[in-house]
Amino acid sequence: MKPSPDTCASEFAHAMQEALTRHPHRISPKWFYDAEGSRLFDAICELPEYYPTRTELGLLDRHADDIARRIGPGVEVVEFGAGSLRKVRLLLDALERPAGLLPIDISAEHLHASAAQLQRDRPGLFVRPVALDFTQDFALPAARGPRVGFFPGSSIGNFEPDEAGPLLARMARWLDGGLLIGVDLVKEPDLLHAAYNDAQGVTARFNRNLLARANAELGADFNLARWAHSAFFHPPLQRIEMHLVSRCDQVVHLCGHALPVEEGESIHTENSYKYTVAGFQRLAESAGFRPEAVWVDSRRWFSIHWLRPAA
Ligand code: AVJ
Repeated sequence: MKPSPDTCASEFAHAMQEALTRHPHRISPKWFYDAEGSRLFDAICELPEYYPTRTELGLLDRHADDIARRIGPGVEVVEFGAGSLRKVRLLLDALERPAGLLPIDISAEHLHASAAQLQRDRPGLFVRPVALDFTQDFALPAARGPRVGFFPGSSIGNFEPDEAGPLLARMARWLDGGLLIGVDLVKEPDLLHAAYNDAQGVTARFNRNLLARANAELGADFNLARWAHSAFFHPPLQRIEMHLVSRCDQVVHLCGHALPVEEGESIHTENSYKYTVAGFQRLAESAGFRPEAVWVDSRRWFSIHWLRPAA
């Protein structure tokens, strides 16, 4: 496909070009989520090795009443990075008279499909999907009740600690009701490694889908077979890093540029920070929240925090 000048002026085109021009090569994981990337992420959530989704769903299920009591009645839920909306269903079922749900996601097609499905299943619930990038400035429609944020899945782990603080601080200002946030915990490195290196290779496909997306949307000529999936835990920084490693010297063509890449060079596609309960609470406090409750599974693999904006 020949890219139009239009697509080459897009934010994604700019991010890809910059990723391949700057050293070390790196790009925000938000670009994973085209329709296929969202589908692959949903498949990751079903993998036996990928414990976060299952563990968080278990916590929501077990503690739904306790969580709902903390949150209180009549709230409007704003979900950040809403995806399939599977988790928020458990929350909505437990909440007393929720005023509505505003699911936010960068992946418009996937968001509108899952919101339409939820609306069919819950005809009485006010559902208003908003397709946007919540890392940028945005405005939401007027609130229909105290605003409570729901930020599950440890998506906060995608942000550098020095970005996570300001993002949480912005949320503390928007969310007069509070924030319910899922945070993955530091654990045995072998368990972390397996979760990002699954036997079926779904995570590898998810990682390489970034290149397939660049080919489809920008007319780039990435040969996917020349890029190896690499994911590993970095203990000093308490994060999983994902990379695409070039298997040879090669030249990638992208929007009129010929970009050389050497064998062994990588594009750093994602960080997934892991926290301790106390470490995350310190971050939340420095961002203007008061940690009021935390739920952790018996294996201490995952945590859900209830935070109130400190007056
Ligand atoms: C959606 C960012 C929470 O970091 O675990 C899963 C994304 N990447 N497998 C994560 C992801 C590879 C996921 N988050």
